[in-house]
Amino acid sequence: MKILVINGPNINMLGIREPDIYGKQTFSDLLDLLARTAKEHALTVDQFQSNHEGVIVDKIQSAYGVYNGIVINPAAYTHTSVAILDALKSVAIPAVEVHISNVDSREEFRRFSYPALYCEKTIKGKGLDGYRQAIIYLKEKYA
Ligand code: CA2
Repeated sequence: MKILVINGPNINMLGIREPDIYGKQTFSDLLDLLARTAKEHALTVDQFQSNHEGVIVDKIQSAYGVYNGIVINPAAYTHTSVAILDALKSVAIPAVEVHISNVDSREEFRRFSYPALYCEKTIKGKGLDGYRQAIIYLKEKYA
């Protein structure tokens, strides 16, 4: 099974500021976790991060026919991007949304998610482990 993990804007800055919200782990720690999870579960897990909405849309489109699952943390675009929602719908690849923080207990504007209207499941507030949980969910359902 091939899974694409997509991270949106500023996820590459993890661990640099706001450790009370996002934890102390860095983006490099996330890449290590994904590599470990892939190895442990005998999966191909590729990671893509961009700060640009259209680039994320392009990446989702390019996943068509290549990946069997998508794990996506659209970061701030979660709360604004109809384009990312439409891209996910267009490729129709099973997808799980991940948020490192518990978006429901933060500002009101973080409670609404466009990708959640497509994604099978949303994992929030579990820190980086949420990515591992999302990968395992897709494996158990689709591998
Ligand atoms: O909790 C999450 O995973 C978020 O998707 C993270 C986004 C935020 O806009 C979403 O509402 C929830 C922010 C990405 C990381 O932003 C940083 C801010 C300060 C320092 C490092 C990263």
